[in-house]
Amino acid sequence: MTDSITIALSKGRILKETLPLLKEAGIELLDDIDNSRKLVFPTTDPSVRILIIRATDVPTYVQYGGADLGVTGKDVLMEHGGDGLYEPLDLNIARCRLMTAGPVGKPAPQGRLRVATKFVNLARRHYASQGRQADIIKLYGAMELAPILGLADEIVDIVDTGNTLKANGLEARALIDHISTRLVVNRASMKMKHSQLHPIIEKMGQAVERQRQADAAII
Ligand code: PRT
Ligand code: MG
Repeated sequence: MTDSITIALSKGRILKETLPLLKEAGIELLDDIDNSRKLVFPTTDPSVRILIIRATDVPTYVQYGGADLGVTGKDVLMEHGGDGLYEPLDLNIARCRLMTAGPVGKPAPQGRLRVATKFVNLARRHYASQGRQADIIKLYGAMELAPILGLADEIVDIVDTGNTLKANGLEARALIDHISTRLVVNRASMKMKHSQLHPIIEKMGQAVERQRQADAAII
């Protein structure tokens, strides 16, 4: 008997780069997702269905077994804590950096700092590791506004090109971590559905490796 497999994908910028990797594992969406309001999608493999949800909800769905596999950013996983999850594969997509940033030419004050971020756990840990006292202010988006409006001295956010910081009069300061997209697996599913999950993980891993070699050949 084949168990059904549920894969939780992050909507947004990760999705487009994830689909070709799944295709290499023989899993393709049947619907045109851009023109659908569905949240659960059938695939070319009758035993596999795909959920398309917010990146920040992916670890939670996989942790509680609502999905067997998930794809989301390392930033999201670190902030979540990763309980109940295996992380067998770095998909090497949506690469970026988690950084602190502040207003150009206005160094952080000595002593207590105010920091705006959606990564409250990561921010708390970072400033503690530096021996800095920080009051963390939780925001859900547009962190770049906070220093401009005097809400915070620094932000903790994702940086890719640095253009967003620059456009808002901010500069990157400390690198907290390099980030990329990861495949995560529910711990119980890894045992109970191993014969079905193993080939998917294996084929996605091979696809990542082929892409890595193709990228290296271009450089
Ligand atoms: O948007 P929503 O609140 O629904 O969720 P989300 O922001 O978590 O999702 P999404 O799709 O925006 O990002 C999903 C994942 O992509 C993140 O968790 C990261 O792992 C990864 N990623 C890679 C990025 C970026 N690059 C990125 N550049 N996530 C966000 N950004 C944003 C950043 O927050 C900042 O506003 O882009 C801006 C910085 O980009 P540059 O190029 O101007 O530096
Ligand atoms: Mg976003």
